[in-house]
Amino acid sequence: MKNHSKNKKILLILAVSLVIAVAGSTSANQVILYPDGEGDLTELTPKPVGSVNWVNMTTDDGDATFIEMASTLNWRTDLYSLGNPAVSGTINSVTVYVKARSREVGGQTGLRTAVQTEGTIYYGNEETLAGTYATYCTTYMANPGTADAWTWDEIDALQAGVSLRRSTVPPTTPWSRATQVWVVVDYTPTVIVAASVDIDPDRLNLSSKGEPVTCYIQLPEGYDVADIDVSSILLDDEISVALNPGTGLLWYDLQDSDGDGIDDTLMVKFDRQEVIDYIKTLITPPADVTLTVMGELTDETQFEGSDTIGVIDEPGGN
Ligand SMILES: [Ca+2]
Ligand SMILES: [Ca+2]
Ligand SMILES: [Ca+2]
Ligand SMILES: [Ca+2]
Repeated sequence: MKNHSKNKKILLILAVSLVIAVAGSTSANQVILYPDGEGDLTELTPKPVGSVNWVNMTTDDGDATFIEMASTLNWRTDLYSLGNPAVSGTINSVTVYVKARSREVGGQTGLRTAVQTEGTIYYGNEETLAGTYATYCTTYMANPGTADAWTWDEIDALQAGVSLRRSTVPPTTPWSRATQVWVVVDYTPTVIVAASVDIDPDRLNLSSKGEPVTCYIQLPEGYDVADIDVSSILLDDEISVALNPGTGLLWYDLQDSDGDGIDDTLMVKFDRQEVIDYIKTLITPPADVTLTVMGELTDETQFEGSDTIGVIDEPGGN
């Protein structure tokens, strides 16, 4: 049941992110990462006997599956690998959460959060555990190893976990235990401007030779096609703008499609054979294919737009 409600939460977050993308706002989003394997340290005791540390720590199930330290006053640490988020944007912070408790309150601190990045482990503050499950967390605005903003490669390689020691002293048998670890990455998603893209010809014959494939790109109000970095443009993440055989330079032109004296369209050419060879890897004609043109403005704002063309293969045809 608890996992179910968590999934719902993630869906809600995704829904919010879609709205944000449409609105072109730069509000922050969050992605939650759970343990997906053993990390570089496994020093704590999994319970029940025979269970697996990292698996126990994926679930918020109290004393059903957990890890424990009962035998020493010294810190012992578990680290876990985490899922890799499939999102992009600027990372604002990384927070590691641990849900934990002790048998008895008092005595001494019993928990520290742990993260490992770039081969170094960083511990959170020492916490005195409550006698019932509570959540403890540490937030890193920057990567503690580099002091710079986190990168997604660092997030992919991140390990998180917990350091425990028994938190009280005899006459009882003291222990500290943790039942779940997770990491929340707070980020501002990359805004992708929705471009209008018209690919010409509308029907491409794979057996034909001749004119390059032309693409007309327009941007919404507030963006100027003259700001497009033509060298950044890619057709379906694969094909760059062709070179003009006359000049040896990127083959493009700024055009005024409605005659108001202001350029509103960027025309670029792609090599016909390159496009044909690529489309052959996608579909078997006759069929329609949707191609996406993407690129950046000089200020690194990204844009993207798609057009669908018909594809035939008729030897001798145009
Ligand atoms: Ca990972
Ligand atoms: Ca658990
Ligand atoms: Ca078209
Ligand atoms: Ca115009």
